Amino acid sequence: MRWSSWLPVMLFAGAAAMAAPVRAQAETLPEFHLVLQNHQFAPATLKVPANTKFKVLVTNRNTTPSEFESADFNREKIVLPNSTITVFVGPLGKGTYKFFDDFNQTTTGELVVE
Ligand SMILES: [Cu+2]
Repeated sequence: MRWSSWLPVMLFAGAAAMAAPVRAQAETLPEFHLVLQNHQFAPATLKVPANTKFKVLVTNRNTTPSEFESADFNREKIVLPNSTITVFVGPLGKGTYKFFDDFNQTTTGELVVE
């Protein structure tokens, strides 16, 4: 390969090296837990810190699949029965952000970011 052909490879390697600390940091993000049970979120209101990236672990204890979804913070992920998903959220500004189960839309909750 000519030098010019290697350049994108080197840029990619550099980007991957820079991404490594970010990946390590992701493991230490604050985490918050939500449980889907009897087609309700518990808790239905989750307080989370503003301007911080965090994880929400959603466990489905119903016998049917759910889809954890939010238009307010733009996430959508299926949660099978008896399983837990991890959703990375934020950083968000202060406010209230609604979420719901897209497979059972009367099941709702909110993040209160403060
Ligand atoms: Cu959906």
